Parts: sequence; C-alpha cells; structure tokens
Amino acid sequence: MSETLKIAVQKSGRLYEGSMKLLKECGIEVSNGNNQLRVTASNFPIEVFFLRDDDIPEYVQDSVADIGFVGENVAIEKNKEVETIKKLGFGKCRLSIAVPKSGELQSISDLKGKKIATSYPFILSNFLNEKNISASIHEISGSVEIAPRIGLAEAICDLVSSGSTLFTNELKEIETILKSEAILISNKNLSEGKKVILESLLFRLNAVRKAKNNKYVLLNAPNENLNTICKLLPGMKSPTILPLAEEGWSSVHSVISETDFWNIIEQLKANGAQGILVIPIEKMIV
Ligand code: PRT
Ligand code: ZN
Repeated sequence: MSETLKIAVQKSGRLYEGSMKLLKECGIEVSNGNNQLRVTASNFPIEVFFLRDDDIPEYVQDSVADIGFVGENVAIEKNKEVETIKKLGFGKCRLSIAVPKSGELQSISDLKGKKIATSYPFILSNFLNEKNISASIHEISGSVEIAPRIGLAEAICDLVSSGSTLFTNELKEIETILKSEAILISNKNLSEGKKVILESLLFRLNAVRKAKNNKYVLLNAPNENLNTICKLLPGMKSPTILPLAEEGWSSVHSVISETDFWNIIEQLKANGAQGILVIPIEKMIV
C-alpha cells in the first residue's frame, strides 16, 4: 500500500481558514463538510487531522500526525521535538508585554517583583531570565487582557494583531517578545515514502508563495528607452519584448516582486513607460 502523509490543521479558530485555503491553492482537495476529525484528500496522498492548535506540536512529535500547520508562538511555547520546515505567510501576530495605559509601569525594567498574566509561561520566563528581570508569572488560558482590571496581575503577555483588544482594555504594549506567523512543522523521523510526499507538498507551497510575492507586469515602452526599462524589469529570465503596431513602441512583459514594482514605478514612468498593467500570478515555478 502506498503511503499517506498525515497533516494536522487547527480544527477551528484563526488558523483554520488560512490553512484550508493554502491546501486548496496547492490543488489539494479536502472537504470538511461534516465536521469530521480526519479527512483524506481526494487527489493527493494526504490525510488531514483537525485538532486544537495547542495539541499539534505534541501530536507531530509523537507521530500521530507527520506534519502540521501551527502558530510559531505555539510551536515555541510547547517546546517539542519537531522540525520547523517553513513559514507560511498567514496568521501573523506578535507576542507582547502590555501594561495599563495610565499606570506607573513604563518599561520592562518596571516589571521587577510584579505579576504578569499569560498563556505563554515558557516563552515569557525565558524572556525575563534573558533580561534578568525577576517577576512572577501567572498562567491563565484565556481572556488574558482582563487580568489587570480584575487585580490578577499588573501586566500581561499576550498575542496582538490589530491592537484593538489592548486598546479597548486600556492597555499599552511596552515590549514585543516574538513575531509570529503560521509555520509548517514536521516529525523528525519521517519514512522515505513520507519524505517524498512532503517534498511534493513543499514544491507546491513554494510555487504558491512565490506567486503571491510576484506580479506579472505589462507595459508599453518607447523603443529608445527599451534597454533602460529592461534593466529595471529583469524578469524570470529576461523580459519579453513584442513590437506594437505603432512604430517606435514595444510591449514589455516581465515578472517582478510587488515591493520592487513600487520602488521602480517612478523610474519606469520617467523612461516613458505607459499603459502599465500589474496582474496577479496564480502559481510560479522557476
Ligand atoms: O481552539 P484552539 O485551542 O485550537 O484555538 P485557540 O483559541 O487557542 O487559538 P486561536 O484560534 O485564537 O489562535 C490560533 C493562532 O492564531 C495563534 O496561536 C496565533 O498563532 C494566531 N493568531 C494571529 C492569533 C492572533 N493573530 C490574535 N490576535 N491568536 C490569537 N489572537 C488573539 C489574542 O490572544 C488577543 O486575545 O486576538 C486578540 C488580540 O487581537 P487584536 O486584533 O485585538 O490585537
Ligand atoms: Zn489553543
């Protein structure tokens, strides 16, 4: 019987949609219509396990699942024997220390002897040790942001994305401990057969990721500036140049990272580029 790679994905919560979308973009069809615990993909040798995010690192370590999509914050906090394979580009957030806006605490050195509420005791205690700050850690599993108001702690250490939770609870960030996003983790002892499937999944993930960071650019350029414009738009190999019906003009096609595009747009215009179109790329294989 040929092998199947077991992948753990968050059952519901902030990483569920991003994880399922990524699998779909990789052309892997998984239907979780009936709220099942595990589903086999119809067109790729992968079986998806839907689990609580906190359990994913341990399940991957113990080979219940072979690989998993999980927040880097959870992977670090759980400190299991797993391998980090790659960042996935979604579920971005930061783990920060925050204090009441109007209190006397201003910086991390003011935390000496204070109580900090968090769901991330391992990461927080490492951070405090590193900074030589002796504070006590109060572990709670949810609603960390209300801890100062109910007198449970003077400060908190929690995940932040938009910052609106801190704002509505009259808290302010004084330190970012960790920047996080969803990552792909793997068991350290995959069989050869599973490694082959993982390689094939990684190939697809890379193609999707590369496509997201790049755009297909088309523009019309006066022939006398073609050299300069081509140097600005190097493309995958080199740009495609096609003559326009109008004498003295060409159409230039190329692929460029979105950030680079915004950096060179003024130079393109200064060199007479017109009718610039920027088009998303679905998959990119180099
Ligand atoms: O049920 P299960 O245990 O699987 O889920 P969970 O409730 O433990 O996790 P969930 O779904 O809340 O988060 C899963 C992962 O999403 C986290 O481990 C992070 O990697 C990532 N992530 C990204 C976030 C956030 N952004 C985030 N903003 N996780 C939590 N939050 C919370 C934060 O704790 C705080 O309460 O959102 C609030 C702050 O958000 P803002 O936008 O107000 O700043
Ligand atoms: Zn959780």
